[in-house]
Amino acid sequence: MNYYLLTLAVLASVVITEASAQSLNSPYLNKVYEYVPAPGQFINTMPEWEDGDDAEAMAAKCTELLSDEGMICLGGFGGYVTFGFDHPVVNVAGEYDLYIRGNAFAATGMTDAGSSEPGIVMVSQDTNGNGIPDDEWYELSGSADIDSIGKVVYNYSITYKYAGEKKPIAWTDNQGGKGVMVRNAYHDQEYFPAWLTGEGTLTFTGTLLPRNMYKDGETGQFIMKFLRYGYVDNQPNLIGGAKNEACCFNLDWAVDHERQPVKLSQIDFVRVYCAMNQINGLLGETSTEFAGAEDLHPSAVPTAVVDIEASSAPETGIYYDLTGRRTSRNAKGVLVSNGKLILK
Ligand SMILES: [Ca+2]
Ligand SMILES: [Ca+2]
Ligand SMILES: [Ca+2]
Repeated sequence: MNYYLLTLAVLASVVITEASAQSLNSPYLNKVYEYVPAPGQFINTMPEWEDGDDAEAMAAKCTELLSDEGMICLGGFGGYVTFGFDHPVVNVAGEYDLYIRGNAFAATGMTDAGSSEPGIVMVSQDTNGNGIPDDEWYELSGSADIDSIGKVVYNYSITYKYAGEKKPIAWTDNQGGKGVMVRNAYHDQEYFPAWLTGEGTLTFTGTLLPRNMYKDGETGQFIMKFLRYGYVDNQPNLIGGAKNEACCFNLDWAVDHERQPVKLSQIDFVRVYCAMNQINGLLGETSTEFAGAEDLHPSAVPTAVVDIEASSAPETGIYYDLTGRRTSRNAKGVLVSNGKLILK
């Protein structure tokens, strides 16, 4: 087959596959792999912990809640959830790839502040092919990396210590800080994740965003300023009934642990963690809420047809068919590996 015919054949299969993939791939997250919240006033209630629930049971409860338009709470700094879809999420050039919901809202008469509890998004590829999120993670760099230079703390680490049932939970961080996750009169349950008390302590490491809360001089209300883009539970999910761009994420924003940009053609896992350590008076701690995620183009194919020329590009050893499903390297036909189309 000459190159022209080959291109036509590939083009045809891409078109056909996109049509069939549309009905196969769900745009919504289909599985929570891990739910590891930091302590907080909504922990053990969103979702509810019941006697005997272990980490696996709690993750299953999250999956169930989120598939029914429910919401989970991540607690204070570092608390996280890890989830995935029934297919890899493709990085479509020039477009947002993910939409993630929280419960942020604007204060009456304001458009740039209200309730904002920013969570950072991380993404990962299943490079070892075992179907679980134990591979390298990349952070999606948000607007604070540009707007708050010098105020963001990278490689921040915090440890919360369990001191017994319903006791105040002390924390220390790697910046010389310490404090207590205070209990309040509104929430009487245990604030430390009940299924993790046996661990004694919980340590989280990540990027700490500068505090965004101020007290309004006139009303005495606690107001949290919105960040521009790139965070979960930071701005309202919708604006005028349409998806708020500030709740959309582009895989092009991925950076490695040295904050260097990385090119990801697609990802298999997503993590959201609470990125502030802040107490808002009577409102309690800033704790990111997570209310589900959507792949903005579930039928996308991981590369452009022209990339067939580059079939000599390094192969990753991980192969997908054109619907984005994992397949074996011995499969025949047009496969995708490392963002390139390969004819086998
Ligand atoms: Ca993109
Ligand atoms: Ca919130
Ligand atoms: Ca893996």
